[in-house]
Amino acid sequence: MKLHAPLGRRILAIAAAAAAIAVGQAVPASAAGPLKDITNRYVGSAVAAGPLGSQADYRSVLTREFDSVTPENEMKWAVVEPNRGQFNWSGADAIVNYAQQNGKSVRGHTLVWHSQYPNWLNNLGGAELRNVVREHINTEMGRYRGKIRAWDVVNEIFEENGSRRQSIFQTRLGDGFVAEAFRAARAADPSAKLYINDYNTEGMNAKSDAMYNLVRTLKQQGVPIDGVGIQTHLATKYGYPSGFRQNLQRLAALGVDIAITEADVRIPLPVDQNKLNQQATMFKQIWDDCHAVSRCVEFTTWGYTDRHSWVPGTFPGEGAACLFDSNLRPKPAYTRINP
Ligand code: 9MR
Repeated sequence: MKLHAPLGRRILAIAAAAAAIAVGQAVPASAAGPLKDITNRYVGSAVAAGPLGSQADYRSVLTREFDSVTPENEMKWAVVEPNRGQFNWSGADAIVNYAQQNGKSVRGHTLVWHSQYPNWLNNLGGAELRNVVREHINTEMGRYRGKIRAWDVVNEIFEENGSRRQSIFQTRLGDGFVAEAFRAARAADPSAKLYINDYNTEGMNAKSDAMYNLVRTLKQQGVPIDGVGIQTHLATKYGYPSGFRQNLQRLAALGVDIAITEADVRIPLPVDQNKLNQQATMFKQIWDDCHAVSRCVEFTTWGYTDRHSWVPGTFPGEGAACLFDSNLRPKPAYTRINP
């Protein structure tokens, strides 16, 4: 676990910033020190192997500010096993190696998901698919055993109304595929914390009720689940989800950890000061709600810079959803959290 030593580190950081100015080096984004040093939660970002390998500035701000990384796409099934039995670990290896060399924690993402799985799975019947899923969990978790702090074992299994999404895993394996995945995951790497992860489960609503009920049932059944990932893809136009903190509290009361796994707050383009301030308020609310719940152990954003973000490609007319702008300068959202 992270140690909690913000005050001493702040004083050191202020001294370091003053020294940096004196010798003309790059100044940290905050005089208080990097984000990772002002909290005892893990502070993470999704990362892409491409820029991590090719852009020194992207890598250096990431290294300075964060102590956890989540591969944005590199560990997804379609990427690691595009054809049956043919593996590609290059991106995942690069990120895990970066983490090991730089003392970063890794969040593995993600093992069983209805999206970005390889086409060849579609040809498999239930019995074979069940074996293949177990094998996939074994192979991928086994490869990185001991190097991944937490895994998103199953991802996005609910519809907005709280019913199960009719993925191939659901329709061919039945409701029990979730418990089976967690049991396989525990066996594959007993040192990893095992999470279920989803979006639009921030506030109190039908989908987060379904998540709560499922986790309660899994715990009652002794299924090895350690945590719930709350993705937290927000938009200023929808405002802050009501009951966010209450939802985190009820999940924590089930005896699981909580992670904010994919936070971003998109705004309608073009950006202006008012919109950036609204965004800052919402990011700070996420930060505060996580810190209000002792079992909320991680605050991870889905990319840290507007230079690399999934948002503009998915929501035309919206963007600028990250803590840093595309020139890696901290935005008001960053300084609201870390003044
Ligand atoms: O950011 C990811 C993007 O590059 C991919 O094209 C996309 C494919 O579906 O997945 C994005 O990441 C998603 C994450 O894996 C799961 N939660 C939602 C994220 C944003 O779509």
